[in-house]
Amino acid sequence: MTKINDKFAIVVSKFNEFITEKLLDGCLQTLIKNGITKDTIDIVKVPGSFEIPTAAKALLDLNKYNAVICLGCVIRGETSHYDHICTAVSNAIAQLGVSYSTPVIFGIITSENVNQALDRAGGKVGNKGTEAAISAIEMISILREIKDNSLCKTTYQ
Ligand code: INI
Repeated sequence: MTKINDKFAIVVSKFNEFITEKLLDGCLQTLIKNGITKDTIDIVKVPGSFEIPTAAKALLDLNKYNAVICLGCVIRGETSHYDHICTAVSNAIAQLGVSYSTPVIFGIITSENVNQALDRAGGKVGNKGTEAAISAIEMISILREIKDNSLCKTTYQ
């Protein structure tokens, strides 16, 4: 379970904002539905997905967030730009979570086209922002259980 004073940071990309605003909505609604209050959520908007890890690291350095949720949308174009962004950002986000022992959640759509992105931003395949919020809540709980040595023993069976 998350605690009343758990603090969340959301880093959201303004690139493809027509998609990322839907991810942010889904994320906020899910956090609030799970009892998290608005005053414990900080939102940072960055130019594009490539800038997400830099902002996420600066937030982690403040040492006050229980989870950092990263939201963005990268859509394949005609050049290899897409591959460079996806590889750099996914690796950096994974590395931050490992380095800081804090959930850093990958809520970034990587899609071939706009329709695939819309499907994953509240369309027929769900909402990546909602999934990211649930993953953050779940990971806070798992890391807390590990630190408190109170992991449910059935986990190992
Ligand atoms: N940023 C995205 O978040 N999504 C994209 O699809 C995208 N494309 O296609 O170019 C994109 N580019 C901008 C990039 O993230 C940086 O903001 C830019 O390169 C400056 O560092």
